[in-house]
Amino acid sequence: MTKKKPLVIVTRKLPEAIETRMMELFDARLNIDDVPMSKAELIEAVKQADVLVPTVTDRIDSAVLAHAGPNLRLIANFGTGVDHVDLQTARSRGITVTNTPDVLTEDTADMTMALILAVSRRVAEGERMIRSGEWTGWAPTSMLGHRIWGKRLGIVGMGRIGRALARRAKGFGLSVHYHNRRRVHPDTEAELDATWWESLDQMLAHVDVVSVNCPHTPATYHLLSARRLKLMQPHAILVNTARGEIVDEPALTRMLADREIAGAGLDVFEHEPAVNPKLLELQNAVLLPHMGSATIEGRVDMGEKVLINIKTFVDGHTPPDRVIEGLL
Ligand code: 8YV
Repeated sequence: MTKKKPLVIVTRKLPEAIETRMMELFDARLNIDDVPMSKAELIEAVKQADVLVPTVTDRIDSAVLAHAGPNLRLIANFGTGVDHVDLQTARSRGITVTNTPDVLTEDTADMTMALILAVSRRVAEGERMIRSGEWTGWAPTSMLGHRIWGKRLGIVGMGRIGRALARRAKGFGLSVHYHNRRRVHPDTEAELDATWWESLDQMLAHVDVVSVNCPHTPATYHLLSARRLKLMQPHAILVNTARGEIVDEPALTRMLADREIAGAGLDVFEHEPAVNPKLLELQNAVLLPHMGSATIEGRVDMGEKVLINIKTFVDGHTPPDRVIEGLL
């Protein structure tokens, strides 16, 4: 007798190769139209599924999980950040949560570097100038930005992405500074030529570029508060490719408008997909639609991780990317 395949509900459209494999391995319910699920649809999904595959656009909070059916044993998130899943409630209901670390590290670090360059060298502004027909030709003092070579980069969160950024930054001649809950291994510090700051406040006051690379957890919500943003030097810039909630967005917007901070590169926002309308008016902000990990290769790799996590779990083993709350 063949064993019944588990019902896997996938909330968004995934790369085709992943969806095909998902159908072969499991009783997969896909979202071909890619319309984000409403709360009611998510509730219906957790009632029925053996496995749920959400993404960052699904809020799997305690109200949704309260409806989880007895079959729901695994939430196999498509993505590394799991701040949209109520991990505590999942744990209390005996639901395992997995994510997709490692495979988006290099892409996200590339995008962070791209934003550092775009803000410092006014790349987006220059592009807008050409397209608007306002460019009248080269001039010695036109479109001057700032050199990044020789400047100080302060990385907030020295995990995988922070370290991948540090490697790139070294190549661009930036000196690497970091703040992390735990100091990294001395060998890693030596390899990255990185200076550890126990005090985030002190680091913020001493660097030229701040990059946010830590996960969003209750402890990092508004870590870059209005008070901390004020510690930054007026010529400094801030880049965020992690989560919008880590930065006090209204305070940042005000400070950018008043030039208390020189510029910002944001790939993430506090209330995605909504973007503070005042940010849209600012020339010194480069804004991207949460595309740090958006490469074809990355998305396929993420999907493969999801497949492996589900398969390992339904075969009765501990999935490789089980999320352990305290380690976030
Ligand atoms: C993903 C991300 O695209 O993995 C993450 O944590 O922020 C993004 O790069 C998204 O979360 C997929 O769910």
